[in-house]
Amino acid sequence: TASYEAMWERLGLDLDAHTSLLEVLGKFYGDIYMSQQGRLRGMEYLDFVVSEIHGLRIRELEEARAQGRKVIGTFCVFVPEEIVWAAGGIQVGLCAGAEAGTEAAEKILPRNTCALIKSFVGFKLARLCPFTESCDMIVGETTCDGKKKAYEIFSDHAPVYVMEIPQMKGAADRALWKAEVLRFKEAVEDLTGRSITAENLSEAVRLINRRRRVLQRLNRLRAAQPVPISGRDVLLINQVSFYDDPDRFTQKIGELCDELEAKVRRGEGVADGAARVLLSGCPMAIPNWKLPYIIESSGAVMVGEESCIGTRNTRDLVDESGRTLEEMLDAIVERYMKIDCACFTPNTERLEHIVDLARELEVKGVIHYGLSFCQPYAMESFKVEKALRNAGIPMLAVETDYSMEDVEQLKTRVEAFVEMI
Ligand code: BJ8
Repeated sequence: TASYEAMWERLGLDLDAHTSLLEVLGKFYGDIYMSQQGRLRGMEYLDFVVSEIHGLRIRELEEARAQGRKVIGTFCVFVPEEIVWAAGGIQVGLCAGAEAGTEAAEKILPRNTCALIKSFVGFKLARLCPFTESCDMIVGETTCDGKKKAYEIFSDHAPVYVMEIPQMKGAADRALWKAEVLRFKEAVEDLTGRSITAENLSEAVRLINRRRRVLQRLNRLRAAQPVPISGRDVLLINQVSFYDDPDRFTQKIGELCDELEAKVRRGEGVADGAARVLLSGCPMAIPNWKLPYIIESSGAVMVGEESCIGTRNTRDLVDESGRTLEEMLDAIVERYMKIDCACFTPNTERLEHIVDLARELEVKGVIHYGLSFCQPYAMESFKVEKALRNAGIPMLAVETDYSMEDVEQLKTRVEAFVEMI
C-alpha cells in the first residue's frame, strides 16, 4: 500500500482512517471469503481485485483522468451506463456498503435514514472513498425519498447531477424518462466534450451487453444441482462488476464460467445438503456480506439474488438491432424502463419475477432483505410474501443495517427458517 499513499493523499483522503478501514475490510474478507473450501481458481481474480480495492483501479482512473477522460459515479442501476461509455467516460458504481463514516453522516442526515444513504454521505464527509474522490460527476436519482432528499445535501460536498426517475410505467412516464435520458446525454457530452454518435453508442451498448451476458451465464451455471459455487462468491462478482473495467471483467468472468462449466459437468458441489434459497430485496453494495455469510453458515446456500446487485441489473439487455442514434436511444429507454425497483407503483412485475425465479431455481425458500428505514422494500415485502405464499414458497423477511450488533439474533432467525423449509 505504501506505493499508493501518495495517490490517496492527492485525492484528499484521511490517511489514518483509511488505513484502519482497509485493515477491517481485509480481516472481514479473510473470514468470509478466504475461509471457504473448494473455491474456483477463477476467484483468485476477485481476491486480487478486492486486495487492490483502493489501489490498482484507482490508479487506472487517475491515469485515465490525466488523459482527459471523465469519471462518473452512480448509486442506482437506472443511470444508463451506455451513454457514459459512448462519450469516452468511465462509470463506477459507488459502493455504500460499509458503516464507516456513519457518525459524520448523522450530523447532516436524520438518524433514521437507511444505511446505504448514510454510507455514501459518510464516506464523503469522512474522506474514506477514493472512488468518490475520483469522480468528475456523481449521478443521483429521484428513486426513494431518502436518496432524493439526501442528494440535495450531498450536492454541497460533491458535483451532483440528479436524474428524475418516473414512479409509474405509463406512456407519460416513458416520455418523461426519454426526456431525462436525453438531458443526461447532453450533460455527459458537456462534461466529456465528446458527442455521442450512432457509432460510439453502438459500441457501448455491445460492451455493456457483453458484461450482462457473462453474468447471465454465471447465473445459469451457479443454479446447477449440486450447487457449484457459493452464493457469496457470486454476489462478490456482481459487486465488482460495478467498478472494474468492463472488458477485463467480462473476460475474467468468462474464464471463471469455463471452469465452472467443467465443474458442473463433473457434478461437483460446494454445499452438500444445504437448502437452496433465493435472496431478494435491497441492493447489497460491497462490502455488505453480513447476511449472505449468516445464510451460508446456517445450512443454506444462495442460488440467486433478486436485487440490483444481482439479476435485476443483468436480466435485460439493450436491443442491439437499432441503426440510427434515435433508435439506439429508444432501445436504451425501453431497457431501463423494465427495471422493477420497489420505488415504482404498482410494481407487479417484481412479484412475478420473484415467483418465477424461485420456481426456476427450485429453491426451498426466499429470504427477503430490507435495509432498516427503507420504506419501499419494507412495504413491498408484504406483497412479496403473499405472492410467494400463494405459490407455496415460504419467505423470511429480514430487516437489518450494516452494524454487527444483530448478528447472533439474525443467525437464530435464519437457522430456524432453514430448519423449517
Ligand atoms: S433501482 S433498488 S439501485 S433505487 S435501500 S436508498 S430504496 S431507503 S437502493 Fe436502489 Fe436504484 Fe431501486 Fe435499484 Fe432508498 Fe431503500 Fe435505502 Fe435504497
